[in-house]
Amino acid sequence: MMTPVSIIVPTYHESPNIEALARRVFAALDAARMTGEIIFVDDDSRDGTAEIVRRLASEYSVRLLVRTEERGLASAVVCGLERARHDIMVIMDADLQHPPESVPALVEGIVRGAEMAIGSRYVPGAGIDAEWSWFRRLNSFVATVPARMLVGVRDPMSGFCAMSRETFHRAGRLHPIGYKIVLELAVKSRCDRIAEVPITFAGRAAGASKLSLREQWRYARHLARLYWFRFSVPIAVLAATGAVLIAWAGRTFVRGDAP
Ligand SMILES: Nc1nc2c(ncn2[C@@H]2O[C@H](COP(=O)(O)OP(=O)(O)O)[C@@H](O)[C@H]2O)c(=O)[nH]1
Ligand SMILES: [Mg+2]
Repeated sequence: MMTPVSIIVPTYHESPNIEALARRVFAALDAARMTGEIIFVDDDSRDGTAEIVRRLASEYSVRLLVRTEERGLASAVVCGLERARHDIMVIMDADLQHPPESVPALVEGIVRGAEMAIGSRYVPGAGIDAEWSWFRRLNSFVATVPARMLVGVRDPMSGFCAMSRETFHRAGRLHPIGYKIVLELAVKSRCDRIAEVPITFAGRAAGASKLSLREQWRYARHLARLYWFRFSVPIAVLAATGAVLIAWAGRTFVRGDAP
């Protein structure tokens, strides 16, 4: 038997997805001869999540933490990580966009020595099955580029990952704002050995996304903070340098000086 795993699932109005998620996760663990627990961290949805988790607890190792004082995906994940019983921890969404069948492959990555294993949409063998509009795809791509400079992986925006408890502790003080808690953890723990595991990112099973324009603004602020942490350079200076370089390259090119 392998090291057991704690799976942290933040939830907000996800009751239609909880049971299918739990069954698929435990079936996948079973098939890989792994064991573990799921911790749902719910921000007081009052949509029947508590009853479903209580019922599932007679069959599986599942727990529910309900937060009433605070809201937000990232801080919910941190709350779950702090209460995890096992030394390998997985973070995943409740809406079945992260295929539960990929959990064992992420765990294997940690067992084989990675500090973090990311469920990646942008490595060979991966894909996006969700019906994303071209705008959502473009939006995701544009947001990914600056994050790739912070962490050397193809999909730093993924919300699906496994890590060791040591990696989590090394990250130290976290500022869990917005959506990108995996990016925050990867940067703050200064991970070098990050494995990327190809996943097929699915469409949302039920319910609606909570990603809003406000979240995107929070993401921009989050990026600025991480750039400061990682390079000690304000993002404004980087953006200005980039703009000057592009303008200079453009002028050189137009004048025909370029090779
Ligand atoms: N606890 C908690 N979970 C949240 C919150 N916002 C989103 N989530 C959960 O985080 C996961 C990803 O959210 P989702 O809205 O699907 O984001 P998207 O996949 O980027 O559109 C889902 O399991 C949500 O239920 C929140 O404020 N609190
Ligand atoms: Mg989703």
